[in-house]
Amino acid sequence: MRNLIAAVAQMGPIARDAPRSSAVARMCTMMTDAADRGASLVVFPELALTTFFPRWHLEGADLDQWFETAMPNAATQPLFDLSAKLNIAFHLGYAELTPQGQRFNTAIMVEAGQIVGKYRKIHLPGHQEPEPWRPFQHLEKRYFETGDLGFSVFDALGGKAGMCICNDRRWPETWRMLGLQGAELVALGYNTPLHYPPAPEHDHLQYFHNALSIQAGCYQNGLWALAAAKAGHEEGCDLIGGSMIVAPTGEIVAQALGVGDEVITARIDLDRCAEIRRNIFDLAKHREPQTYGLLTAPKAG
Ligand code: CDV
Repeated sequence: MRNLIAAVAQMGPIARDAPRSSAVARMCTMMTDAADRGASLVVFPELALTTFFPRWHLEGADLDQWFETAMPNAATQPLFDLSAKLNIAFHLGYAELTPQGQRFNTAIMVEAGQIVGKYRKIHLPGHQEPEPWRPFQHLEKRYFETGDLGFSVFDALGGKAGMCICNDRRWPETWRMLGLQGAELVALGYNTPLHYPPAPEHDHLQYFHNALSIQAGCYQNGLWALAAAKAGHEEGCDLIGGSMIVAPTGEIVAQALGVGDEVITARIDLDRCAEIRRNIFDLAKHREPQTYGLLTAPKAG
């Protein structure tokens, strides 16, 4: 199945009081649409089951309500069932609360009803303490631990797949870690506000920086990316759309046009990774890791 049709399912806003069942119903509709178009994989966004709750300061049960303690669970079982019935793999982002009480911003890849890959977000943006000056909070550093599963690559869809989540896509280390392990396809979801309170002078560049990061990651590592936004006006916060499928050449081959629920598809040939990997970015041949020590030196401060 190395030459397949892949889908990205962008989601429009999810209201704070919307039950998980409504998000799952929307995802099932888009999964069916993707399967009707011949897709073997559909990628859903980061934290796809609920509204983006890190924008509020929450404690106790008000916080716990946003986390999944098992996967699948009653709310998400319809996605697993439909994916098995339609023979389509899927990628899903959600907030995970482990039996040990750890909290992660997590993504899974599900193929033939089984979880074949799991990733916990490593580059957590935002802040730990509430900052009242902000129009909305971004408390990922308060609510989640740094992912402890590394950037792993696993077998899926006849090739090598990896995942990252939202802010991870801005970091070249993310892509290189996946590329070095031979990832041919990277699935990712994001919730990116149009307004970035600490640097509002860059608000007009949000779509550009999203595309720049993903396209560079694909080109510099010779892999495909499937990037799904949660988009639109969600609880007073505008989130960018721009969901895309990017080729190993760095070219965008499909892109969402709006900021609502929208499925995009493209044919992706995993063998095309070689176009880049056998040439300019032959990582085994042309890297000079003996000069890259600073990349893994402990961070200052
Ligand atoms: N969910 C995110 O990780 N959002 C960040 C914003 C806060 C900058 C992002 O990198 O898009």
